[in-house]
Amino acid sequence: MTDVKMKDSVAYAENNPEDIHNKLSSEDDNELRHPPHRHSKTRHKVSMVRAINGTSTQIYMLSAAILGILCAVLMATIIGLCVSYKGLSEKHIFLSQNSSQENSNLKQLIGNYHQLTATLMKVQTNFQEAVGVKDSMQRERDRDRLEKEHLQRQKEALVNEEVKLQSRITVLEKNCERCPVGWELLHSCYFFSPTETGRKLSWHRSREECKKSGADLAVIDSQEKQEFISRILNGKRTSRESWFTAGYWIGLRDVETEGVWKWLNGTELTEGFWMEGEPNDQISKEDCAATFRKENPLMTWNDAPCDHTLKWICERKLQP
Ligand code: 2F8
Ligand code: CA
Repeated sequence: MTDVKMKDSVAYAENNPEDIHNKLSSEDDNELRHPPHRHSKTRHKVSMVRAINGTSTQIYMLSAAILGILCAVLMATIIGLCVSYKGLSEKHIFLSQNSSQENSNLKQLIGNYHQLTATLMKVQTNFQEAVGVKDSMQRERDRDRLEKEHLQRQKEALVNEEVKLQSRITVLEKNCERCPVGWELLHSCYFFSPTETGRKLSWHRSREECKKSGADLAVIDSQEKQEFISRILNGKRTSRESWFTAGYWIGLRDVETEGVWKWLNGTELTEGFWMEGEPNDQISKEDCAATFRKENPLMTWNDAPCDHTLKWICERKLQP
């Protein structure tokens, strides 16, 4: 066979493989029945064609498989992306909704914050006002407390005074009409020489006047008597004269021994109610004592010359 013929045969075989196959099968059969001894080149070429055909088929199948796999992978990827996109989209919507909700909440919170700030300022103002009121009330309470204590002290003083007056009333009732008219009563009857006449006498002349009434110059040997006489003197009208001419002789002197003061009843002085700096026995001539109208009822005495002229106080003992 020539090359041209061979090429034609090959082309034919490529285009009509079944026909060739059939032919070859019949030829093979012939060859089996009649062992080959001719056309060996042709058979070899046909075998090659067969091999080529098989390989092409395998490549096609392999390509188709790969293509199929790629398609499947592509589809899976697309599906996955779709699912993922859907999820992301839902998440986005959810987050958007949440974000607007959060914004709304935030605005609400800011509004609440401003309200609370305003309320807090009001509360602070009210608190400061309340503190002011409390301080004012505290001061008022302190004032009331001091006032109450003052009133309490006054009340106690009045109660004491009432007790004294009550006892004096008792004594007065008991001794009613036991002193002459114009005499004052305190355990004894006391007479104060009248201011109106302006009559003044020496210590001795004063004593004589007292004796005319069955009395003697007053013995003031207790604080009670001293306070009693001071109260009566402070109730009398004041005159414009010098203080040392406005006194009243009492029954006390230190004629026997200078500085040793004795009452007319012979008892020695134990508790004196001298003015500041007295007795001073001025120019060594002051041996008789007198009492004066002074602010302090317990510091009213002065020693003066016995011939000095003053008013006087008599004392007459009550009859038992
Ligand atoms: O200053 C006290 C003094 O005052 C008078 O003298 C200025 C009295 N004199 C008479 O009462 C007469 C003093 O006795 C007295 O000490
Ligand atoms: Ca004196």
